[in-house]
Amino acid sequence: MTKFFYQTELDDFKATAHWLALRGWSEAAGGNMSIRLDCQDSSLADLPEDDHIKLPVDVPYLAGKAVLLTGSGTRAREIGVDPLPHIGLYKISEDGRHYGWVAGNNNPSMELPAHFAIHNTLERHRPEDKAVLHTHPVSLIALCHMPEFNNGFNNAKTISDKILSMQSEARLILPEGIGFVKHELPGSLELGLKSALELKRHHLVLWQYHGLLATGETLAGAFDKVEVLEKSAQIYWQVLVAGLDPKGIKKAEIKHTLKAFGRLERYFPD
Ligand code: 2HA
Ligand code: ZN
Repeated sequence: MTKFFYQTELDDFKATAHWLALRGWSEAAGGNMSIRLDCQDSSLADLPEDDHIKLPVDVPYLAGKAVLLTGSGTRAREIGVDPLPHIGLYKISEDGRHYGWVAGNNNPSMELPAHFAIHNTLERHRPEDKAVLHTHPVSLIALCHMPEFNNGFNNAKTISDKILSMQSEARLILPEGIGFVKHELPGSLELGLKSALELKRHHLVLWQYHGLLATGETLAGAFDKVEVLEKSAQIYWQVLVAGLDPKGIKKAEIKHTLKAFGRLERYFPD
């Protein structure tokens, strides 16, 4: 079998899965993760033609690259103990239209095409982000049931402006806010393609009634952003449950903070 030894990436999967399980965000086999590799590894020589599987979408920016992806039905609480049996290594063919299994777990997450479509967009628009994390954070999913955030009109902006005004540093971490995709079939390519569009500009995309998609240079970096947004949503709910109106920090104050830290140009308020 081909060598399968990406220790840095495996450690990233392990630590992130551990924390996802601990936070209760990836219940049962919920959620999935992937890391894109640059693939200069000679052990990843071209796949035999017979092993090629056609992708439902072309991924030209991934041609010749490889992706580590969690397997179908794998549990965060188990990946967090021993990642190796749960992670598969896949290579994308030189024509960017096929992929093949190389090593490790060979029963990939149903979101493989979605992850590949997202990595294709990242490689093109934000190549520094190599990690993709999908999970089910409680307070953020609960927001999708609030009429205030579910009016069908620019939910991304309404949620970004309200939730990221709950805590002084949240908008600093996510000046461009978050993206939003209306409810789609879980695991569908449609969901992946719509998310990929949002990820050209955002690091986080909220999937209505489902969960969150996050990107980062590492899985730990993607997890950081999930933590920041989920904490802001928790503050929102806590104020609301106390019977108060979570009005949030005023827009002028948000702008002042972003300006002080040189991040105002990543903020698009209107
Ligand atoms: O079961 O979370 O969205 C994995 C998922 C699919
Ligand atoms: Zn999910």
